[in-house]
Amino acid sequence: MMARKGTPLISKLAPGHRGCAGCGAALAAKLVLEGAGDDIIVCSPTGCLEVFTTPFPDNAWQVPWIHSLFENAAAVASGIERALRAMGNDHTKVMVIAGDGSTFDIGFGAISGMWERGHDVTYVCYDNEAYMNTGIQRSGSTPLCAATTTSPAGRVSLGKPQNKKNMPEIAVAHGCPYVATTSIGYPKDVITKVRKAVHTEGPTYVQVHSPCCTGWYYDPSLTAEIARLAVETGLYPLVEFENGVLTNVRKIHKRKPVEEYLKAQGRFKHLFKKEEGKEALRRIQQIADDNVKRYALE
Ligand SMILES: Cc1ncc(C[n+]2csc(CCOP(=O)(O)OP(=O)(O)O)c2C)c(N)n1
Ligand code: SF4
Repeated sequence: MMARKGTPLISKLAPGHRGCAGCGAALAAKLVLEGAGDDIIVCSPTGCLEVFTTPFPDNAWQVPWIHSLFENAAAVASGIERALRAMGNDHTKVMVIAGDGSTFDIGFGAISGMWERGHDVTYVCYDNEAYMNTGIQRSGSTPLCAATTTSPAGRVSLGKPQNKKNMPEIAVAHGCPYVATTSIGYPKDVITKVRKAVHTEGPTYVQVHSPCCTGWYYDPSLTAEIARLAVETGLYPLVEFENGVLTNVRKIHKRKPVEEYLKAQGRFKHLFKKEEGKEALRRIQQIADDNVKRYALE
């Protein structure tokens, strides 16, 4: 990949990690660290990112980094934040970088507790829309009708029967002073929003759409393009909430039909082969239309 103008020569995620070529999560972590600044401690639970950045005895993290269990990154980060403040350190920032399985499902209780207690922690979810590390199982973030190993498409099923859980609005409902969604298709947007989150006092949440070529079945060279299609169709709205109020959205200038995004990925290919797929496509288009209306994206 060509270096972007202004990209630091030394990334805080060393290039020698073992993620798949074209991994959106690796790109997300790199951009998130760029926005996070130098004085940061990161905690990551088990998941692809943790596994491919820390194959013992190697470590790709150029910032202090701690591994937690799959279910309790938020509790570990809460402890780190309180320990720092108890030691009189009120400048070092604390961040979680975790997958959607850990965030939407298994770590959910620990996150809710951290937000309720009001810890000064930025929680970043790299959203690749399934449990990738253990073999592409559906998560609470997997979109409607996506085929995964635990929501397979076949004779009796069109893939996952439910749509994504709305985690950003769940964060807003907890009173988090800053909540944002972003996408690796828009690198500057990721950096800016993470910077804003880190510099907001109190619990903040940033969700980064991070395509996974292995689990979504597309050519690794298309990661950024697929990410942008999700935004341009209205399926992944890029929004910011400050103190509970929607303060900023990325407008869509020329909206694309959801088919363009879905057709590009193997996890939705069954929708284009069956008669019942047509109704499913209509339901997915409706989700995009609802997003456009809800967040005034046009
Ligand atoms: C309590 C618990 N259940 C299951 C596992 C097995 N496990 C390890 S990583 C993982 C999937 C992680 O998914 P996600 O958080 O979405 O990150 P990704 O792998 O997609 O990067 C699972 C199920 C575990 N380590 N601990
Ligand atoms: S399986 Fe997906 S998330 Fe995991 S390293 Fe490969 S591309 Fe990245």
